[in-house]
Amino acid sequence: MESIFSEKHILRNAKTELSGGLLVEPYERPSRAEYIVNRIRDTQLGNVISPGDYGMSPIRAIHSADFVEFLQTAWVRWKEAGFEGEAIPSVWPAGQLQTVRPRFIEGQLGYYALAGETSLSEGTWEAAYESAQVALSGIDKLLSNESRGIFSLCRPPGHHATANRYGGYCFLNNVAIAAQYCRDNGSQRVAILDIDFHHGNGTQEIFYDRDDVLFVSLHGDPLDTFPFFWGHEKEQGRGSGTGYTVNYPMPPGTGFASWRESLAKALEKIAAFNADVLLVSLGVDTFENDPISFFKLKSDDYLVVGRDIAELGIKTQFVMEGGYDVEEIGINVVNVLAGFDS
Ligand code: Q9C
Ligand code: ZN
Repeated sequence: MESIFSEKHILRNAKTELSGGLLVEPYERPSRAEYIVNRIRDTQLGNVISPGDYGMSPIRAIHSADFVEFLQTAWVRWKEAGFEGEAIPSVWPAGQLQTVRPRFIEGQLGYYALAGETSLSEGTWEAAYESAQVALSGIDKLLSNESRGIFSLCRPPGHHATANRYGGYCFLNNVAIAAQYCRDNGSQRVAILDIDFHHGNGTQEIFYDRDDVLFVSLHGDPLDTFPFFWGHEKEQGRGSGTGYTVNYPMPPGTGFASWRESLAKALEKIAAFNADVLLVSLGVDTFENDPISFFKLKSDDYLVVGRDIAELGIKTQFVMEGGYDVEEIGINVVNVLAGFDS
């Protein structure tokens, strides 16, 4: 399988994450992508290709103009305001029905953030833009050639970002941008399978009212883990989108046998939808040693995950999301991709 990768991911290199009341080195760090690309090369999975530039219009097809402008300018405006650390929100319009957007950057952070752990830092916008281009280049290549599968090694990740909010280490929703690109380039039905440990709240919200993009997610029960306010089984879509969002929350300690039962149900939904193309939000934070998650998948299990997905027989793009056991991340990701190819 071919991979799309950009060295510019390193522009996202925040110094701080708010975790357990401390400012720590972010879990979502540049070495994640380096371990993955090194493993791709070591195992000779396939060519590693640089992305093209698809510009702003596919980003604007998903994200609101004011949110994009906020991301583009936030770091400079935070510095101009004289703050010394990285940009972290501290106040939210919680529970308000209508909110006037504040003028000052400190208020705008709370207006556009869905969580407080993720610092905005120098280069964040540039890396997020490039990550979206990695997703777009991958889907463009998949739609226009004969290959069955492609891997977009996106960093930073995207599935928590909504049309107008960032958080959970995500800024632009790469998989949603790629899914919309499919719809705008001839695909009638697009399925998204989200197997990151965390619920893909951003992707769900973006397509919640639609019946042309199926969203199916396997994740830690939001009663117990981030993003906490999305991902319950009863969330199934709205209006004509009813039935086109499907959630499989699972409890702490879930191992591969029961996780795979949910995967089988998810794959049945996708097969019944008769999708033209499948996009997989690929997180490997389901790994047993992941530092922030509570599933118990082992490295060899990821080979089976790739094989199970390949059985659908649908053209598939894998889009990188989470996974924070940095030493093992390359092995686990490439196992999924190699399992798909096998
Ligand atoms: N103290 C993705 O996997 N909560 N995002 C972290 C650590 C946020 C995960 C808690 C987790 C976000 C793309
Ligand atoms: Zn995750």
